[in-house]
Amino acid sequence: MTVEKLQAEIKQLEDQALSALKAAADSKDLQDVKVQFTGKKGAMSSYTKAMKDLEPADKPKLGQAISGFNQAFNQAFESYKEALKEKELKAQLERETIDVTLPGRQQLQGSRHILTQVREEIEDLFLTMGYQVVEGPEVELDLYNFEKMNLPKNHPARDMQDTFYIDEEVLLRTHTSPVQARTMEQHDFSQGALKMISPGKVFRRDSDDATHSHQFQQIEGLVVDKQITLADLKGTLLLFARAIFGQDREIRLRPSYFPFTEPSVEIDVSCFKCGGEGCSVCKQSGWIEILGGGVVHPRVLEMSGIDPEVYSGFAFGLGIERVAMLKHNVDDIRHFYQNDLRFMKQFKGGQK
Ligand code: FA5
Repeated sequence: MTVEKLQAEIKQLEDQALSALKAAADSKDLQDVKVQFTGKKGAMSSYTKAMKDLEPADKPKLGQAISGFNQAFNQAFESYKEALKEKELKAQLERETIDVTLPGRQQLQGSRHILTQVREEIEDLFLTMGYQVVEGPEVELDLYNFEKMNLPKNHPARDMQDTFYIDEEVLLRTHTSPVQARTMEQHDFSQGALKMISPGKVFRRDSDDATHSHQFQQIEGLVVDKQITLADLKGTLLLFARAIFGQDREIRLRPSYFPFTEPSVEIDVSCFKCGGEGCSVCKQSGWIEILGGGVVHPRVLEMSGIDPEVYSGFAFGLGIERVAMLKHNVDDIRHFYQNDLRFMKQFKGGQK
């Protein structure tokens, strides 16, 4: 083939290449055009190879044609490359524009469980009255759960609280009363009276139903000082009932039995639904039982190293679930544990 023919072909190829570069829609197309014309197996490669078959005098002519092509191609390639890059950046910026007027995504915010809210409400009330909050172990010794509460082995009243035993001496506490003994043992009366509450989980082999659970929460209350009487218990619990259930509430004490208190009482609050006239909440009686209490048995004081001739005390124990059920009109204790969000959301708020 003559060098003139080769030169003409290269010129033609240059026109094709320049219009292919111009037509490239994006950087990738542009790169493909480069490979197609100037790559190792591209359209121009055969002309470089044709060099060796030419007469020496023709070689520079072909060389000039090839470098002419390369120069025109590279110049066009670089300018389109810049233009496309700018175009693509602009498109990307448009795509990623943030619409600041769009409403934000809602963050789900947790809230405290209703039982926690009720527990803290009761704790706060007693804290303002100068009580300390004390916690005790859930896995407890028989010694504290029963014996120091005046319930020796084989005492028939042990059956009142059917127990999960771990071994003969260790059990899951059936009430928060063992914290009484643990606190009395430690208390130094030269620092003043003992006034404490103790909230926490307790466990019993009760069958679960609408008002019973095998695991529930209690709050224990204990005051020990000189000349503490049942009247102090009554005054304290009246204040408690009014703070939690409403200022127009009354309470009444009924005789009861607990091995660790003497006398023992069951405390009722006047029905906050009907005001005492009788309704379905109070089972037509006008009163609702809320807790048990009494004057600390002298044997209990003695077993914790306190002289019952000098000191006396009152104690009480309430079920947090039962208080929460009454306060918030919940008809089944199991709702508290099923974590149904429709139930839980009714008690939102109470953020601390
Ligand atoms: C006691 O546990 C005593 N330790 C309370 C006490 C303390 C009396 C100090 C005197 C002095 P009782 O078994 O009645 O008492 O339980 C107290 C409260 O726990 C009950 O009034 C009730 O509100 C709640 N309760 C009892 N059993 C269950 C249960 N299975 N599920 C949910 N709540 C319960």
